[in-house]
Amino acid sequence: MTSPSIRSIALAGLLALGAPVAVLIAQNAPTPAPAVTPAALAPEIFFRAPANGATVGPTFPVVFGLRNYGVAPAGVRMSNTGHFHVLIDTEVPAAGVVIPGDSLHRHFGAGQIETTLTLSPGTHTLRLVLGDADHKVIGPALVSAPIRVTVRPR
Ligand SMILES: [Cu+2]
Repeated sequence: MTSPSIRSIALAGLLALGAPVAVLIAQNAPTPAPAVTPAALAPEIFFRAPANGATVGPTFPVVFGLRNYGVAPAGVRMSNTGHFHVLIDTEVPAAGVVIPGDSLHRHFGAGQIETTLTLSPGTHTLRLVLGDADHKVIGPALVSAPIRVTVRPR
């Protein structure tokens, strides 16, 4: 910590150099917590890959994306965390409903953040859904926008 006398000397020197006083005051004031808008901290779930509208081979990589939320394996009860599900050509259950486990609802309960899917040729709609420790849909904010992919024939 700089002593007041040294700081005064430094201030006088900076003033002599034409430094703005307001900047010096701001630098010496306690730093308030940054004003963060709620939107900046809103959770967001999305596909990193494939891109919406992509044409892919029968077996293709899928990479999950998540911001302002955490990933934890199924069964782990920690606030603001969940695990990924890929929903294929099916609607998303309502918030609080357990996501079924079948070929249309793939669970990644080990906390995986990517996978490889093999789908039939044609166009498919994929959604990412974050589920809680009990595989329940957490809420609309943790359901991705749908993407459509076209799977080439073998
Ligand atoms: Cu699950």
